[in-house]
Amino acid sequence: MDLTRREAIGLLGGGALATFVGCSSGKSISPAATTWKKSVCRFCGTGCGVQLGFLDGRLVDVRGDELAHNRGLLCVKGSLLTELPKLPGRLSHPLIREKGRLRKSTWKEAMDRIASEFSGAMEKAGPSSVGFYGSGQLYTEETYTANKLFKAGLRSNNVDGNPRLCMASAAFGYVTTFGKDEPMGCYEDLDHATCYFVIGANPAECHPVLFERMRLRLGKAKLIVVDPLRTKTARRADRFLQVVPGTDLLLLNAMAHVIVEDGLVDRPFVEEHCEFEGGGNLVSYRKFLQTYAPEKVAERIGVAATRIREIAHLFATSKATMSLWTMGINQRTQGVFLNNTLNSLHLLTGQICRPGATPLSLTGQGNACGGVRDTGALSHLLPGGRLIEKAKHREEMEKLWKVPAGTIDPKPGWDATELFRAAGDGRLRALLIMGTNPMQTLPDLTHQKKKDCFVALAEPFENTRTSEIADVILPAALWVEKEGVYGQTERRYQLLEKVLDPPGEARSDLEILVDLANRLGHGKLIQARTPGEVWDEWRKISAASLYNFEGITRERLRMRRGLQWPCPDGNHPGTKRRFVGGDDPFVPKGKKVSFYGRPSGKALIHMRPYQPAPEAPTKEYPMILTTGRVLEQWHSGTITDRIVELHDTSGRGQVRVNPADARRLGIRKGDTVRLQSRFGSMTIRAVIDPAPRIGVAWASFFDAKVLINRVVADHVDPMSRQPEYKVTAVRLSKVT
Ligand SMILES: Nc1nc2c(c(=O)[nH]1)N[C@H]1C(S)=C(S)[C@@H](COP(=O)(O)OP(=O)(O)OC[C@H]3O[C@@H](n4cnc5c(=O)[nH]c(N)nc54)[C@H](O)[C@@H]3O)O[C@H]1N2
Ligand SMILES: Nc1nc2c(c(=O)[nH]1)N[C@H]1C(S)=C(S)[C@@H](COP(=O)(O)OP(=O)(O)OC[C@H]3O[C@@H](n4cnc5c(=O)[nH]c(N)nc54)[C@H](O)[C@@H]3O)O[C@H]1N2
Ligand code: SF4
Ligand SMILES: [Mo]
Repeated sequence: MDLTRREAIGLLGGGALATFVGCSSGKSISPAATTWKKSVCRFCGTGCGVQLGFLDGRLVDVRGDELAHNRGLLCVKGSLLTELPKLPGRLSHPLIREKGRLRKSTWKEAMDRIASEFSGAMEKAGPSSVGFYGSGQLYTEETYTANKLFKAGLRSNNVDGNPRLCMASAAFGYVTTFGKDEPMGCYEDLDHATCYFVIGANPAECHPVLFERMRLRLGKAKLIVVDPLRTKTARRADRFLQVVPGTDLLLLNAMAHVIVEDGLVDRPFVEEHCEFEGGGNLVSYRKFLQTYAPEKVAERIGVAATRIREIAHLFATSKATMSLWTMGINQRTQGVFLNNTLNSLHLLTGQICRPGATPLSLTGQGNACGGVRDTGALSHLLPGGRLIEKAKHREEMEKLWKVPAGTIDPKPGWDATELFRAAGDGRLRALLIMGTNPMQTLPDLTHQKKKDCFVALAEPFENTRTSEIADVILPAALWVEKEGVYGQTERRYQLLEKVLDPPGEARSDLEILVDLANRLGHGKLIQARTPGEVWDEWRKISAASLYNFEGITRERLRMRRGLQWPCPDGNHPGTKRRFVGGDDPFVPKGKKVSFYGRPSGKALIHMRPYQPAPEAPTKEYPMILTTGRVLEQWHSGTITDRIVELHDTSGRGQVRVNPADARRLGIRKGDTVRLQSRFGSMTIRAVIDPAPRIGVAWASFFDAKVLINRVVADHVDPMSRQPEYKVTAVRLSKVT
């Protein structure tokens, strides 16, 4: 029954979804709206434009915005945005923990407590004893302000956030290949591609509106999918490679091998626009690839060599190939290497900087790009692609922020997993968490402990897993109860205006940050106090970098369905395709393509050797657990699991096992099983499903009652520090 409904929701694309959900919920048809206001969906990095319908100030209807890039389409989550203001369990006043219990407090008491804990920690143990853990779901103005307050005010670089768990490998990949972060392509490329190479992504569930756009082109474009799970996306594929988790670098290098050996390299493009790592050339690259001949690696990948050869040819010879990837590639100990190699495949074949030909890393959260990557709100970054470790970059930001030279600490702060380790061993003494629920979503939850670390949490809902460790909880405004800018995958910034009042005493995260800045004596530094003022400050600062969006004014954002940067002045129409002459204002005149992010103007082709994942199966832990998402649920479920239609359709936390494994282990449908890894152990309901590859168990992480991350490994990529959520060796056994 559940499955049929899921299937129906998954199959009915876009606009039809709203109708479907409306009917299936059995609710009366919503009353007619009298006014409509444009906004943006709160959930995924697709960033769909919506029209919100109001009657007497109440949000009563939602529809996809026909003028936005999503062309009126919405997925099931977007079509239920009307439920957000009605969700139960909203916090309406601050809470303070006293003798182990949370009690109601005033804002003054709560903020005084936070300020005194932060000041006390810094006095005792210095600036690096405090930190901020943020989110790709906060507004740009909020994250920008937090970053500035902590790095230039408190002098702590311990500013990190959930994009570390999500986009760090993609960001490092773009930077190390092209010199600058953020994709060069755009969603419109989906309409021009003749081959989609989807690896480690399930857009049918995670970017449904983009997938719908691909689906409509499927006769004209080939779809190649690489995934250990036969996902909804894979079911539509022309070629599906059901790989062993963790082996993708063997596959990508094998594809490069075929491209080089079979004369599929676009030599003029490579000569004009590329360099090879270590001063190498095609000859040394060819040598590097020798051990990756398909026949040598096919068995480890788990697919036939002929199929690898075939997809390499499709990739190279299609008129326009577009790669799309997300967490199956980023959440890996070789995440950066994988991203580099994907970028390299496009460079080698010249499948780049043309309509439909592009390596497009899909962003997960609605504002991971604009909010966190562009503002440099990670522990190693400063705004506009600058690095903390570079003296010149620190000096530039000190001037722009008008703080004395030497203010910014030259030592990068702690990344997400290290930040929480520091909270567990006494190095971190005060932490502010905003817009994220780490006690459900960090890896290796079994070993997450806090020790003498004061935790302040801004959160719209009561009783999340993270509120269990919070000493003060501040009621946060949600979505359009506040104003701010979101920036998505294709460098598009869009404005969400405030159209509803938050419940009770809830405040926006920006208000909270401004208040904290005042209390900590940094009111002079944080002078921009409204979203509009912060945006203007950040917009002007951006002009001093290649992330220039000075021309994206608030007024233009109010009128338009977003604008894509670079956009240096108020008359500039925005940039669809970056690095492309005639489109990107930074490409020197007369040049068709320029990778100007690197001093040579050329992109770098890396030689990235494969290493097995640290969690290879063993006799004791013979299976691989991989984790991911389902269409109806958003991450830790604090919002979507409260929406009846979504709660009812998604089922509960469960592990999917292939029938062959189930038979071997004597597991039957609905049995409770013990799932054990080197990191932890839990019981969970098993579902027998032919979708996962034999030897692979698959689970999602939305269910707060079934914390799958208690068993998920926390190995990280040494460069991006992104955890490998996708590969944990486990043992499954039936609970008798
Ligand atoms: N419905 C919904 N949509 C979302 C979200 C959500 O919570 N719910 N979250 C958003 C966010 S923040 C993100 S980051 C994106 C994530 O978007 P996706 O990355 O598309 O989603 P996941 O399900 O995490 O992982 C994608 C696929 O990677 C596969 N995979 C696992 N291991 C490997 C491997 O070793 N190799 C390969 N090739 N594939 C592997 C999984 O089987 C899975 O099908 O979704 C965004 N959209
Ligand atoms: N096993 C496994 N774990 C994973 C992943 C995986 O693939 N597998 N993926 C990882 C990835 S890619 C991501 S992005 C993370 C996501 O992990 P999280 O960010 O921790 O998950 P969310 O549920 O989105 O948490 C957002 C929290 O912020 C609250 N919130 C919503 N709006 C606002 C607001 O405006 N202000 C404030 N202050 N709070 C707000 C929500 O109620 C919720 O509690 O999960 C990671 N964890
Ligand atoms: S695809 Fe993403 S942005 Fe669009 S409606 Fe669905 S959840 Fe919202
Ligand atoms: Mo993410």
